[in-house]
Amino acid sequence: MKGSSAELLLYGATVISWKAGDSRDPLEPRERLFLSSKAVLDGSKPIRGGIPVVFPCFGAPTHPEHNLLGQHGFARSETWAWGGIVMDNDAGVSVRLSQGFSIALLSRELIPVNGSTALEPTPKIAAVYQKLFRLEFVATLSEHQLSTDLHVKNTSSEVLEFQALFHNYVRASAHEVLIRHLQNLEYFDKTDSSFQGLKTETRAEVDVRRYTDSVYENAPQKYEITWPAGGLAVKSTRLKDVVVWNPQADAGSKIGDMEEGGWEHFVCLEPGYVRGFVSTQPGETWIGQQVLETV
Ligand code: TA6
Repeated sequence: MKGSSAELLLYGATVISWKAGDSRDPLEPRERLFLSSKAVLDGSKPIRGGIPVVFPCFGAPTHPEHNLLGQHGFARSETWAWGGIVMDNDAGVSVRLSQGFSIALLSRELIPVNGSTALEPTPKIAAVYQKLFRLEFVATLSEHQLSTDLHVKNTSSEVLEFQALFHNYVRASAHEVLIRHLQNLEYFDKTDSSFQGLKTETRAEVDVRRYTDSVYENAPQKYEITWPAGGLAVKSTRLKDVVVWNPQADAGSKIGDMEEGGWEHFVCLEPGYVRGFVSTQPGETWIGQQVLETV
């Protein structure tokens, strides 16, 4: 890689920085993710920015097995553990985080070598979630790409149902950013309390110039995010839905760990499986992946 880098915290398996060049400036790596300057990085609350991992529920819990969980589940607010080496060669490096025990809360690890991170039930998790599972998170960095994979292994003797999502805070000019390949999709508009049904996206290019919180169903898993100074291509696998979120000033100013005006500098484009639930059989492993590429 010519200077591309990423920072991955063991807390939440949260990527908090990804610097990479692009076709305009291949040798000038720039920060591609938004991290609020008021983000709390001491492990006491989920991180406002980067790529929080959402599991086993998206938003407020709706599954009977998730009744004791908070918004977006526990994966983003648990400490994962470094679990081993995956790959390190000229093409790139990849790491996997694995939950053994709660170790050092934060590890601002540049990714110098491949590694792994995963999460398994701790007493704290078991107090609110009785299912057996093993999560592994793999981040792979190459010159202009960052991919993140979430492996969910059903280690129980029962069916395991869950939702999963990568809550990407993409650094972009929120007044100019446009998102393509959402046209004609059905979506749930979380900003419209007067309508609880599904709307149909009519726009070829979706903007977030006003408060936007849209959950698109059965999406193409291939998106383009562009703004005059840059862009990002996003592809996903087994993440059939995608969320677009920007709170803008009114809602954004009420978010305690959102820096003043932060909403002007990001769009959340979040590949996930969030309408309905993934269902895995005992012993089965489900892998949801996304690939972010600078353009
Ligand atoms: O993904 C969009 C969303 O569900 C919004 O409704 C908003 O709540 C956002 O996530 C941030 O959620 P958080 O729990 O991180 O404040």
